[in-house]
Amino acid sequence: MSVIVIGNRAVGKTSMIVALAKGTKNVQVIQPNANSLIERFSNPKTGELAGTFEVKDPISLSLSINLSSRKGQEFEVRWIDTPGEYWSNPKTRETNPKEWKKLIETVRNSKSVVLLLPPYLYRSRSVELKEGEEPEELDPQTWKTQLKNWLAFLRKNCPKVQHLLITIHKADLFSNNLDEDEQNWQYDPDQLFRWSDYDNHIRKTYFDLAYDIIREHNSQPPYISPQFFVTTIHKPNLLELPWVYLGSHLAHDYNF
Ligand SMILES: Nc1nc2c(ncn2[C@@H]2O[C@H](COP(=O)(O)OP(=O)(O)OP(=O)(O)O)[C@@H](O)[C@H]2O)c(=O)[nH]1
Ligand SMILES: [Mg+2]
Repeated sequence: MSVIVIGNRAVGKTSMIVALAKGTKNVQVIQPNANSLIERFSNPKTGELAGTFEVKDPISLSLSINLSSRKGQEFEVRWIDTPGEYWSNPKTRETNPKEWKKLIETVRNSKSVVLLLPPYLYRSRSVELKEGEEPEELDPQTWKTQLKNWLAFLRKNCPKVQHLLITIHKADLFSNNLDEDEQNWQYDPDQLFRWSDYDNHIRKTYFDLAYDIIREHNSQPPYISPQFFVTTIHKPNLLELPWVYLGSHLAHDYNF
């Protein structure tokens, strides 16, 4: 399966895969190992995670996911990390038209898309964020407009998408308290996980302000209704849910 990850600059796309590679309760990256991924994405001079500026080739990952149908179900995943600069800054598209075309082509052919959004109300600023790295804090209205634009973009450019996952990432910075969600929504392969209840809960708690936009989106072709998440690299139980969700559906779709 191929999974493409999109979202504005510094929203946390690359960090998400690096954090996942460290392993969670139900998702293990078998190959490549976490250290080699970290090295690959880091600035060799500072050792810190570097921003992604080029349209890169997909990374092949071997994942093992505990599903209720089978523990340790293995998947080969082509992970496509994208440079946020192209999404955040339209000028980049004009100065690198070939790269932009390549990116759009990849999006068009993707069946699984993960869109990362920033939180719209911060609890506090993270010490991890460096000067100039984070766009201005989003007020709810601007956040809504961005979501609306993303959904219009996806409707236009993702005719083949079967799984659209939208997550508010860096949710540890969000004004809501996540501890309860982390407690209540742990995936346990031995118990039934009600994805639609989880989706309803996340929608109501975090996406309610965009209710009208989401409803309008769902009523328009090609009718790709998203599954909603909140994630943060600091809470592995929440971070793994999009991958367990994809695993459960893809195992079913492709009849593993
Ligand atoms: N507080 C917090 N910070 C995070 C989280 N995920 C990523 N970050 C920080 O956000 C910054 C940007 O992360 P990246 O993974 O480089 O973001 P990106 O979306 O890949 O950015 P581009 O490659 O420029 O498009 C880094 O300083 C990360 O440490 C998170 O869940 N919580
Ligand atoms: Mg990146």
